[in-house]
Amino acid sequence: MSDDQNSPRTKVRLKTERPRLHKVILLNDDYTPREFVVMVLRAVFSMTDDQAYRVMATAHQKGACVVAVFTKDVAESKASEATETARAAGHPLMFTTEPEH
Ligand code: TYC
Repeated sequence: MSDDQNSPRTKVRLKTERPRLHKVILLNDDYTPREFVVMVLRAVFSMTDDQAYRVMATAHQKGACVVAVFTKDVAESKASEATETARAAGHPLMFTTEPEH
């Protein structure tokens, strides 16, 4: 007789793990107007004018800036929406995502 009934292959997970979060990263470029970057950050990431300006200025000076962290799906859809908004307006602005840790 097979031992299938006595040897379940599915392990019980004792701990509930939190889903890994993903960072949305704003990349600098030489062409997108600063005010457009601020507008996209406000529209897609619900930032205040102050928050958006600081994130834009950091990306401008350092080359990139973490915008926020979300679950993988939300991070990817917000990065796409922000990048597509820029593309539709003819700007090369880019948002990427990467796992946290
Ligand atoms: N560097 C751009 C300029 O000088 C402004 C800019 C800032 C673009 C941040 C992208 O992520 C960015 N017009």
